[in-house]
Amino acid sequence: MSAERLTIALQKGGRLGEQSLELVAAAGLRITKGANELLYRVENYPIDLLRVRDDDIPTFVADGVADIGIVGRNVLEEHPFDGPAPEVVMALGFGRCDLKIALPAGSDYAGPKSLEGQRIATSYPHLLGRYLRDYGIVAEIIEMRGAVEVAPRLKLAQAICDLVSTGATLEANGLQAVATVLRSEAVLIRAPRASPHAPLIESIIQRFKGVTASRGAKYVMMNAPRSALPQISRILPGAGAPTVTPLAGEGDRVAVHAVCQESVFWETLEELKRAGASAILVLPIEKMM
Ligand code: PRT
Ligand code: ZN
Repeated sequence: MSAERLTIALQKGGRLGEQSLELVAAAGLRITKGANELLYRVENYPIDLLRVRDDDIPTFVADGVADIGIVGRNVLEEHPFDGPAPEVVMALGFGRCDLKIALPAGSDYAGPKSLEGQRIATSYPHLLGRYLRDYGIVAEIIEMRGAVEVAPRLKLAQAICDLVSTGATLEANGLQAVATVLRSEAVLIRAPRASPHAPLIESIIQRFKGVTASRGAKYVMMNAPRSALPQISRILPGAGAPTVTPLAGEGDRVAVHAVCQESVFWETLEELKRAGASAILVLPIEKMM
């Protein structure tokens, strides 16, 4: 970790690389891609982006090679640490997947006990081992680096434990998920010790929070009778107290402005209309703090 510049570790390529860079850019950090693929510079702050394999990110952050990092919760929790582990600052809302146990479709399964004495192939021996111990199950863990989904067909194992997002890979291999070992998404982690860049780190965390919170959030405006306000507050998803302004020359009617934390669907608009709202506008939010 350089004394002058803060270092953020990100996955180079892979499933998280692009969205990690997008988050950094959305937080107002201007990235200059130099000739060095490993290190991108941020031109408007003393920050470097260290682009590495995701498996290295937990160690880099734990050891202080990077101050903060973005990595899947699955990778972080699978990782062993000799000293203090990095701290999870926040979930980032992308890279969502579940670590699941799956069996050939049509297998008998009556809860975790059915796994007793079975061979289970996985790239996550630590997380699977913890899960089995929690349920008091003794099973054999077959560690594989990749292509775990072919293990049952090759008779290497009876079950697998692997990441699932859409479920297409399981389906294509005639497998069916039966249990969830871990729910995962990309998380922001920080070094377990004090950093000289603490104020800059805090400001980046606040910006990441703003970007993450504003995703999917909408600004909703409408006109409505004052008497409909309680009903409108109930209909709007995740809106706090809306701002209410009287409309000049409109008697009882008011303008209502609210920030909705969730997506606003057509059904919601129809309900608002039935409650007496008119001129309803739904706008995207770019930034929030
Ligand atoms: O090269 P490097 O080591 O950096 O990358 P990698 O190959 O180890 O990881 P990469 O880029 O594949 O994944 C990075 C992170 O993305 C993972 O650690 C997870 O946190 C997250 N992620 C989200 C996923 C998936 N979704 C995912 N579906 N990682 C892997 N998969 C694989 C899964 O292993 C299975 O083979 O996709 C397949 C299943 O997908 P579905 O859609 O068919 O269910
Ligand atoms: Zn990896």
